[in-house]
Amino acid sequence: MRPRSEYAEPYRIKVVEPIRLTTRREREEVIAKSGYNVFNIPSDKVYIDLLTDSGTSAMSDHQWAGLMVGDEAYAGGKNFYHLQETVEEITGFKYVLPTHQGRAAENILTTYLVKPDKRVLGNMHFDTTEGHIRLKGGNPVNLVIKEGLETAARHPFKGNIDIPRLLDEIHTFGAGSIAYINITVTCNSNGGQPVSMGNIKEVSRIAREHSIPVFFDAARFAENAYFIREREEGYEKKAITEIAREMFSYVDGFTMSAKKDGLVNIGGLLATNNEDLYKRAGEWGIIYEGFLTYGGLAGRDLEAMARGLREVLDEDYLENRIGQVKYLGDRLLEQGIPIIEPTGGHGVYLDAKRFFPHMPQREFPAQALVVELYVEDGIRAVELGAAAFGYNDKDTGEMVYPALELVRLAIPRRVYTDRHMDVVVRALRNIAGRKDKVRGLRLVYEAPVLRHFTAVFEQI
Ligand code: P70
Repeated sequence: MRPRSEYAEPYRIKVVEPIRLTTRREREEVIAKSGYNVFNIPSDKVYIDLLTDSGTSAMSDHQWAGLMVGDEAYAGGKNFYHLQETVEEITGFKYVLPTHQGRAAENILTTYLVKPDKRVLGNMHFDTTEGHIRLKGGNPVNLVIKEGLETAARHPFKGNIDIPRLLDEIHTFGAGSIAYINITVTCNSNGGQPVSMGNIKEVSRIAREHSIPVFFDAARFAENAYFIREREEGYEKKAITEIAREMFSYVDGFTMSAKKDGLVNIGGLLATNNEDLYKRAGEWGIIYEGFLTYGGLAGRDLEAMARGLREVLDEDYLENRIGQVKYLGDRLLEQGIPIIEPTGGHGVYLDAKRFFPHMPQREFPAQALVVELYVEDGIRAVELGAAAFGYNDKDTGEMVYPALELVRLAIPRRVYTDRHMDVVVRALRNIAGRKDKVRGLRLVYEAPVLRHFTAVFEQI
């Protein structure tokens, strides 16, 4: 393979969107007015937006051209059939239900599979999945390997499920208590870390032995496939498409937020070969999302998704994409900035506990770092720590803190250049230079679920 350092992006830029750096004064006012929550900042006050890689990709000329052949028929539009064929070819699943986003597919799948008090095992469930499982009365259980929670452990597949713990769950609670197993590829919650083919295969083998269904949260399936080729023995020479197809062969279906590896700005999918699931899911889909062949999307959106799903498997694209994430990670490591190592698929995750060793977790160190990044250079990142995952224990009323206190710099696909990444490195170096002066935060408003989106903070 060609090393990335010798070549540039496998595309040229045809359309540009101006962005503007505000003054520090302006940013201080904006962040205070936003309740120290970057979800409340108008995006034209952001210079480099690394809030998410979801729905923020640049579409290709081929995808934009696809919008013009959108068939907006209510039923049986041609773009649906194109999407269905594409999904079947890539994944092997013939029943395809489009949804407006990934979480809508999760809602439908959990409605089908999760009954009160049942457990849903996974490596690390994403927060919307966890929310849907809880809303149906189920218990989400995270079984990622222990290296997955150690930010400096350089394990190649930190998204893997811990097999002894999986067996232990089955033996302790019984297979009948388990609604399904959900493998998130790549694992967003601990750094966009991949899951190995060996692990997927083993989990699937155990699950089949106990008649437990296995599904993927496939939001970043192509990035996972790329890591398998890079890091797993026996896959070096395989095509990415072949690897992806093998991954899907071990599961019963998947939910997907197409806003990531679908390379579209909106959309999701549920796919399976289970006819009963498809029929029941279709009923709920019709109520929540719309008719089976559009699922809350326009025909043109389905076309863009079908084209995006193919483009994302392009080997040059993936090499450049994952290469840019690594570029940012390597520059930060050179500056001694603590990050999750090795870097994952869709962004660089800063370890706020190590960045601000003086700040207790109850003062939201990761959120404090998010605030500093915005004030320093107009960079918008997202907190994945005490604000996003902390919760009050039902019985004791005590705050339960997550193991990891992270700031995610998610990199949109095909959007920013390495020069933008250099600005991020400089900003973090400047913040590190004055870290003892950075103030923690106090939470003054929180919603009952997914509180970080609307939380309001004060500086201590
Ligand atoms: C992200 C966004 C969404 C997501 C995901 C996985 C593995 C399902 C979904 C839901 C959410 C987000 C987080 C912080 C800031 C902005 C947005 N992930 N599974 O960026 O999919 O959003 O389409 O309903 O990562 O990681 P959807």
